[in-house]
Amino acid sequence: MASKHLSRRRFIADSAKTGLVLTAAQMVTGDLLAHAATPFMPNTSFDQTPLPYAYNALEPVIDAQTMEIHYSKHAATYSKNVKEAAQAEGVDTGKPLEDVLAKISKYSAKMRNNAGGHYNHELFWKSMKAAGGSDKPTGKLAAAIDRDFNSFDAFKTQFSDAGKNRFGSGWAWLIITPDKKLKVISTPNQDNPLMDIAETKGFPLLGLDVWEHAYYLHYQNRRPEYIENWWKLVNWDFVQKRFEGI
Ligand code: MN3
Repeated sequence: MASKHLSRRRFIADSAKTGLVLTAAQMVTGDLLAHAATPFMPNTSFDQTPLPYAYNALEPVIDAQTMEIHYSKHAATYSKNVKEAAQAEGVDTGKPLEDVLAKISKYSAKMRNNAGGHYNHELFWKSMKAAGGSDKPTGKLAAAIDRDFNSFDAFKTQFSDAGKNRFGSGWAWLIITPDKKLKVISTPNQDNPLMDIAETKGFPLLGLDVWEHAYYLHYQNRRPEYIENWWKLVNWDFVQKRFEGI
């Protein structure tokens, strides 16, 4: 694979010469994640992308009303507000959102909350699927999970615990750190591991929203039950491609 690696480096060097912007992931994690945006993994825009399935597609795990409010109210507001903040703070919304995340400490709390909120939800929708497909990763991602967590079940437990133990609102994440390790972390509010203020930085492969708005209508206070059922929705094909694309 040396030639592939070299050609990728060459592509990046050429891209830099021609003025293409490197992604935030490159800045955060260096060579491991050195890639230009690809058709599969484009940079994130400030606008909401369409939900990749119907509001009722994730039932019975996530009910249609929760999905509709979550996507069309909560997430839509993060997108609206991050564009407002960008305008107020002189950020070009034609540039990747990842660039803002990588320098989030330089901006307002409104930017931090809404840039994170928008990015996190754009990833969240794509990392779930209606039904069918594999209920666990295969290939290189499966091998990396075994290497860094001992087993898929051990990874699941660690990730679920990160979500259950997040006090108040926030996210559980599977990330790749700069030293090329898979790691489970949790962030408060709408922070994420691409932010320069993140305690543990890395590239997010999979994120789980544990804000009450994500589950309260159906599960009320039963966050652990929501998390346990949510595993049925994970789009491992998407997560694997995200892992293999870097
Ligand atoms: Mn949410």
